[in-house]
Amino acid sequence: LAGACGVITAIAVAAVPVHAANPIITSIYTADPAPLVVGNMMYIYAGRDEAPAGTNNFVMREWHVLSSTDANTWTHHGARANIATFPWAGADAWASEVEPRNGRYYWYTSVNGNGPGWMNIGVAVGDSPLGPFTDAKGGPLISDSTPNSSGLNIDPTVFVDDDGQAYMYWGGYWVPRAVKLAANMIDTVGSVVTPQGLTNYWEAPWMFKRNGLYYMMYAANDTNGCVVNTNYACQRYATATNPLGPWTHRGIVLGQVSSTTNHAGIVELNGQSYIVYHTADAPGGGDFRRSVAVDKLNFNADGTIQRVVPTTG
Ligand code: FUB
Repeated sequence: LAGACGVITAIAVAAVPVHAANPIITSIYTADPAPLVVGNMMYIYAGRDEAPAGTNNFVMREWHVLSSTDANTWTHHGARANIATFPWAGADAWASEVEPRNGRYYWYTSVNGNGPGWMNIGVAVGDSPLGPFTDAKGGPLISDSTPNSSGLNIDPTVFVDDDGQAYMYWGGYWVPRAVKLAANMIDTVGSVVTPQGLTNYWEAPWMFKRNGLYYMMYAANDTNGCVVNTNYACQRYATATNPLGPWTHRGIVLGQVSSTTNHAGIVELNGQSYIVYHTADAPGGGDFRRSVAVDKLNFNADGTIQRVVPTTG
């Protein structure tokens, strides 16, 4: 695993306007965006890439928040959680997602434990989309203290169904995993399962429901229409009539971008759907110096997703 346990940057509170084109913020590098719409506001939760130029490792210690009412003009709210939010953690503020429930906001994060352990899923909670956020559980929600060749505990996506049942999907290194969550949103219920049908799954799941159909978008890195070079990834998607699958692969949402990793989320704001993803397109950017981008996403009448054409500038 890449990353370092170093100086913890203080959580910033200043809200700073940022510009309105892709990448949406260039004052820092940002990655693994997870959008959330609350009323007429879209929030984006993203990790901060701090790798110095020329470094071929992730250096990630903070999670930042941006917001917008029009998906065009953004406000940067600074870091709202960091490694120190989880006293049991030591490094690697990797991909995260916030899920609201009963007026509280649960921030699920990929984070390394202290020492040489592999990745864990942590969960922080706050009373507003901007926090403040504190560790909700006092330890990992999912832990994997033994190096494990059959998957990595990263990239949580949490979804609460209409009947109140919550589900968490996660997993990297080609192994998707899923488990039910208790109503308190911090305990798992039952066994971890490996959902079927997520063709060429690599990492970065994103789950949502639309018109009664479950959708799973995820990063894949096959050369069967996805990418030319397997160091890169695309976003495929699948649908299901049951939240735990089996899934039916439907196609590609977003092709290869300028960063090797491809991590995205989909939300609807004021009747328009958007895809939020990252690239290496900012000045000085790279695979470990990524930047968040936003584009419109459209569904066909039959519920399939039109492939996104990324915009820049
Ligand atoms: O940002 C670190 C890792 O890179 C994420 O957990 C993956 O999804 C990939 O984007």
